Amino acid sequence: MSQPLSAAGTPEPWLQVAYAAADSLPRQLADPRVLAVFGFGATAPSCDDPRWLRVALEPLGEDAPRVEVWRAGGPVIHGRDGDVAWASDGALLFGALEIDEPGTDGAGLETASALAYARLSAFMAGIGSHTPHLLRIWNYMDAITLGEGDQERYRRFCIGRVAGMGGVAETSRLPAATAIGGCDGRRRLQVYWLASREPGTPVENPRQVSAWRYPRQYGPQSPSFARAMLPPAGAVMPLLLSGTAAVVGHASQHSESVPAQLDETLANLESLVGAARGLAPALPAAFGPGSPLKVYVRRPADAAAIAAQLDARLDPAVPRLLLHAHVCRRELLVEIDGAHGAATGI
Ligand code: 3EB
Repeated sequence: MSQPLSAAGTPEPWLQVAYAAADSLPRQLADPRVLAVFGFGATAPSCDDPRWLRVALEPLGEDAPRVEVWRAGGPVIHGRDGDVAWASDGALLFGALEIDEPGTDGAGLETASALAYARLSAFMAGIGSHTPHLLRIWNYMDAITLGEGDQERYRRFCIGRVAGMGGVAETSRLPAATAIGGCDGRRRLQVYWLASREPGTPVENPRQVSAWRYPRQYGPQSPSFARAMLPPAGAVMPLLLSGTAAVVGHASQHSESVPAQLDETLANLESLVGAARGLAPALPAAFGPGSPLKVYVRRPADAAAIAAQLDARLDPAVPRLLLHAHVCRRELLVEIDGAHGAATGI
């Protein structure tokens, strides 16, 4: 039985999220404060370090491959506990696991999701128990919108997620999240997360119905996530933004138009940051160099126009990475998640 990580001498939560050239990977992993590094697409290198994770989404419009780096405030220890890879500096914890689906349809994904979230919960009750508060979870699954009606794979994922967690969490404890579809045909669910010693504060978006209150038409189990997460009090960490698309109220907007969806998504993000600033006034109003964004693009042919629209709308200093991925409703063509500012908590 593994012991929970020790509390002794751990620093305040501190997290920097940045993109770096992929050839810096050995140097990143040699840094004792690096909590996690992510590569993207089929050509990302493989590496045995538990802090390294390859996400099977292809980058779009990249001249040279990049990695995403999470740097923590103190020296990081890392390891594997069965199928969970983990790293922690005592204040923050990164965890990751991958589960092959037993079959290709929604039932297989529901089973894999329940297993993944049961494993996540068990890990957090064991080795992860010193950092018990889930701040942010990413879920990557293949063919997310395949299947009709309530058999749609994303809807079955939502059922498995709640079942694996042992029921619906209190809404004040829901993490921020992304659930997005890969396109490589491999039926393997990938889940990774960031957890902390002290709880963060979930933030909802006044322009959007909270996802956990989505009406029945979107499936039998509403999606359990918060729109954003403010870091714990005293932490030097960004606001963590969930996957955000052109959903107003609970309805998808502008089904036919990529530029209109992107504008609506940016309006949603602005509104979300505004809501967060109501609780953490030190947070910058606009995205800047401390706001790395990931832009999920359904159709690769739209990538250049999306990049140009972002160039026109965002400070050039905003780091952004475009990835080929399917959003969890068929009509949604673009989604953005990311981090923003070095919020000092509330
Ligand atoms: C939406 O607004 C888009 O199920 O964890 C975004 C972020 C979405 C997270 C999830 C789903 C999830 O409903 C979809």
